[in-house]
Amino acid sequence: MTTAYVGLGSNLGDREELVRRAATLIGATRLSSIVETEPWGYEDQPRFLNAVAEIETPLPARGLLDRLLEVERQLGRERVGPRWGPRTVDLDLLLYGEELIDEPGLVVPHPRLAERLFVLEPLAELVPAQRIPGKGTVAEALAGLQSAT
Ligand code: GSY
Repeated sequence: MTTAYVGLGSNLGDREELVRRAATLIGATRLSSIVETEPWGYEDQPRFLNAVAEIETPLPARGLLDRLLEVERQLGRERVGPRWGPRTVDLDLLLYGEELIDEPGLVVPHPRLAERLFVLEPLAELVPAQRIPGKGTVAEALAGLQSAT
């Protein structure tokens, strides 16, 4: 089994219900607080609810990614509109154990993990001492981002 962390975001529909259903469908063992955040990337869209889930998975990283995409589809995600635009639910594979993966369509740790407060804050609530390969601990990445903004 591998411990993995998944970022959850929603800014369309019943956002809290979607985040909670997604967490259940991916088998979350722990869910951070669900926080409301300003949109990042494409600002002219509704505010998001964000959280981070911890999961224990028997799947390889690629299999887990496929499962996350399947749950997004099940909860009504349609990949239309601008790249950073509104979505019913977004599931990002943030960390898969302490593995570094760089393959087509699968980069872990998530390449924008250390740039996003809406990911680092809930992740730090669950596992502040967790190492992010190549970037120190989650708490250190969060402090670095907070001091830069
Ligand atoms: O990358 C996840 C989708 N997303 C989000 C998000 O989840 N939260 C916030 N605050 N902004 C975002 N922009 C995008 S795209």
